[in-house]
Amino acid sequence: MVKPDGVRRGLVGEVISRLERKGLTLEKIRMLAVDEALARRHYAEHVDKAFFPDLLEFITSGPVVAMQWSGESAIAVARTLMGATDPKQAAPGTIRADYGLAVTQNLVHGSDSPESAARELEIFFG
Ligand code: D4T
Repeated sequence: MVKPDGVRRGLVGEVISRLERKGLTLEKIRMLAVDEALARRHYAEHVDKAFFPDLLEFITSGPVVAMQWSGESAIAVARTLMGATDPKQAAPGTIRADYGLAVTQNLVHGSDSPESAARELEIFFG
């Protein structure tokens, strides 16, 4: 997913290009607004964390672009291209390192397991 900061900054194409050039295949794409109910579902594991109010405000602040990608080791490869959650600690050359600074506004989200991918694809694509 390209988060609201990535959409606002015109980085949707950049994110797609990086994954495409790596060899992954875009299967589905949808731009949508995330409301509070959707955010609570998507971030169910984080709703009790101290940072959740800021995360909620941010993720509902503008449209996101949700995508389904396929390819060999797609989950691990996409997360490597994204970089560490905190852009300040992300490896140079990753999306978060190259374009981000703050941990909340970290540009992109990627599923971290086949189970979370299935859960999140159901949330965003039904
Ligand atoms: P997402 O889910 O956005 O791909 O991020 P990660 O999988 O890399 O990281 P995460 O689940 O630990 O965090 C989810 C989301 O919460 C924001 N966040 C995280 C934050 O605002 N403050 C924090 O201290 C942490 C740990 C960023 C990503």
